[in-house]
Amino acid sequence: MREKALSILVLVMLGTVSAQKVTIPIPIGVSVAQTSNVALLGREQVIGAQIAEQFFNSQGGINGTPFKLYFEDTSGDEAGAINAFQTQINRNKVVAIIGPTLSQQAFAADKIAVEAKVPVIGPSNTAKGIPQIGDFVTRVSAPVAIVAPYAVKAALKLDPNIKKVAVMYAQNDAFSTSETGTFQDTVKAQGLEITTVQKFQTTDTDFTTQVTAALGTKPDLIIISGLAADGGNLVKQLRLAGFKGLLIGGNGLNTANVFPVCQQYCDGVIIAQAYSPTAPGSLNAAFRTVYKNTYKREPSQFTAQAFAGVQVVVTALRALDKQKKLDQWDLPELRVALMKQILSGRYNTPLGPISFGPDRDIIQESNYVAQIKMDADGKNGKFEFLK
Ligand code: 1QQ
Repeated sequence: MREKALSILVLVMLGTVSAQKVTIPIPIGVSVAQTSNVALLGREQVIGAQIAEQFFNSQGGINGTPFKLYFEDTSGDEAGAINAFQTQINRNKVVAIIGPTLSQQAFAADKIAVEAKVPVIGPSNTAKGIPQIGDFVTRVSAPVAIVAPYAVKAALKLDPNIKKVAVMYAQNDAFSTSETGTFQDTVKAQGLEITTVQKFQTTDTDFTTQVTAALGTKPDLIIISGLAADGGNLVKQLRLAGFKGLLIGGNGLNTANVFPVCQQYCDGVIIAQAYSPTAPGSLNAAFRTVYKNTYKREPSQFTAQAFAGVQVVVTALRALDKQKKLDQWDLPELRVALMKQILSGRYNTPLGPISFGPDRDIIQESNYVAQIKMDADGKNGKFEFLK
């Protein structure tokens, strides 16, 4: 009798496992850095995802079925990203994950999603090799290999006399290492001289050694690949040490959240952009209006990319729902179909039209360059677009 009861129990349990239906509202995971220094970048992503959730649900969500974003903080390191991804997959039972913030985290956490066959959309992972992590990984963030060279070209346009370039990068960060490679190749291809390559850590706060070494080579231009806290401090320390030439910051400095770090010394830093607030298109206009009404300034690239990540998932889900209502799908079946659908679509996002190539990488037509302009008091500033 007891054995029979037990075997019925086992059968029931097996039944629930095999018939794991998609839950309503449709759960979509967002795992970015909400804490740690990396939250200087991640906080902008949370806002973009939240705006998208509100916007697309107010349009009826997935053809009348609402979706819900599950935020699981990755913090700034690999372990945090792995934990957050596991929670999204196993507890929240999400159909896809948008995240993590850093390429450094993506190289550790995306594998978990690949093994579980859960689609991952990198909202800001720009290092070389991200889509190659596995067949469930793509990104809405244009790679540094494509975006970064525009910053060098813009600097040369502002100052055609640039000859000597010092390069500095965070050697413990995958994105910074990838980006400096692109910067160095671009500098050489432009016929300029690299006077020194200085390394630091994203956890560093004192850059005296690197600043002294770099300025000793009398560069006309300095290019920094790091994250917001370290990069912002380095900019400040270079200016305080008397550097007067042009500065290029990489994607890790691409946020108004560096303004309190480098204050008036942020002024003039050139940063390439995968988004412009004034880009054409009705969706960008709507996104920009919602953002400006709440935050009283222009939306940033990271906010727009997170919005686009949610948009891609929602658009692909709408297409699948037309084939078979979403509550009729088994979760594993939907996750696999969703990845295929994501990759086959073309999306008119605030970033402009995007699609995905056979290598799963983003194809984005538009790119821009901006320069930081700080107010006289050094407290507030803005990104002024050069291109
Ligand atoms: C990466 C990046 C960071 C600067 C994102 C915030 O581009 O890690 O790939």
